[in-house]
Amino acid sequence: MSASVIDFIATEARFGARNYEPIGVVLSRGEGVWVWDTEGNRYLDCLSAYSAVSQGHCHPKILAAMVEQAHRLTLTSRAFHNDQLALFYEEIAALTGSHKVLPMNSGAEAVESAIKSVRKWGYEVKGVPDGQAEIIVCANNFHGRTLGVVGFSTDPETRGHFGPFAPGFKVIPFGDAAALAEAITPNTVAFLVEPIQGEAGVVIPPAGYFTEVRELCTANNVMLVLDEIQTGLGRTGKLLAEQHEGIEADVTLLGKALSGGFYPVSAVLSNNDVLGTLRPGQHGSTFGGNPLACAVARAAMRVLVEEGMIENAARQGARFLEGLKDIRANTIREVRGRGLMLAVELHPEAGLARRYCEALQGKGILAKDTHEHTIRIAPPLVITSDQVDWALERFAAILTQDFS
Ligand code: IF1
Repeated sequence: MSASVIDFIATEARFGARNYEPIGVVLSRGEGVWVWDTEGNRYLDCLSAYSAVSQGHCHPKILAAMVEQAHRLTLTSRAFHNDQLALFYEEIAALTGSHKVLPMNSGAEAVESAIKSVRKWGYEVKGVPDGQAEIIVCANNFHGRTLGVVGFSTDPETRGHFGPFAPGFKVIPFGDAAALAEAITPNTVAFLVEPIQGEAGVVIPPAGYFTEVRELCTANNVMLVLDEIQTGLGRTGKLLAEQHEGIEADVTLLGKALSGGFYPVSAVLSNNDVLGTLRPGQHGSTFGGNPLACAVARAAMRVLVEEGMIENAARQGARFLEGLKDIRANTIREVRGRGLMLAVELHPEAGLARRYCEALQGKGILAKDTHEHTIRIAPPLVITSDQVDWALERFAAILTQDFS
């Protein structure tokens, strides 16, 4: 490593809160599926900033929209109208079939906003006694880092020593519809769940699970809130992961790729009167719905559709999954994925996934471990067949080695 690389890392460590432990690479440029470090080494990005850079790094059309809007108007606050918000609403509603939109910034804020909205809906529409609303969530969930959200995390690392937490959440196993049926009470206002659990290691529920979940929620007047912040916008090979089971959530959360990685933009979408319960002064955000965010999100949604990225995610995801399954290596316990949301789970004896990610870095691939034994693979949705094959060669070379 050159002196300058060591300096960046050491300076971060000296001044920064140490709430991350990054792989030892300092990136300075990105284009499409590729990123470059400060020394000019090129890597295939198999993380895409946790699926936020689905449209590829520095997509020229999103960049142009951002620069153009930044020259005109960046922030008005919601105290005034701006000429981008209505167009953003219209386009995201047309894309997703939603009726109401609440614009926020980070994913966690969208989750918090959904929690507030479904509680309010519970009291004002469903008739739950004040202060009694219950929300059901799943074990091993990941919905962000705010206090409200980590309070119902089941990961000791995520929630440990951050309490006390807000009450009103009930945890059930993921993928178990019978557990949901049992957990619902007259005070249940919502079931909040990821279509595929990301942080848990790309956990895909059994086929038919969400059909049953949908039926249970409908039968009990419980709002089905799908956190599609990671799975949404083409990542799994469909616009929304709910489409794999042909269901529709009552509330859908989007973030990450909603801006193509240029800017934090999230949204709560609802197809009923959940968001209708919010009245002036009851919720908001200085930056939510600002013209720069709206212009960026509009371009990010447009290129996703116009450039066939969703179909490409389905096609290349299938190719990547097949290729990973074809790798004969004793280190691999299971390969799973849907679209370009993939994971290789290693046998515990194979050593830490982190070591494999570091070895992949040496071969020009950046991927991220999760939960000690799983390598997460989520390249930008613009990846080509040749690039998938290029990556597979390198995965095969590393996974057939032993880093225990
Ligand atoms: C970190 C994981 C990914 C999310 C879902 C809401 C949010 C996220 C389904 C919050 C965020 C991130 C954040 C990042 C790690 C990461 C992650 F490893 F934890 F699981 F993507 F895979 N819902 N996911 O996945 O969105 O507020 O961050 O915009 O370090 O916290 P945010």
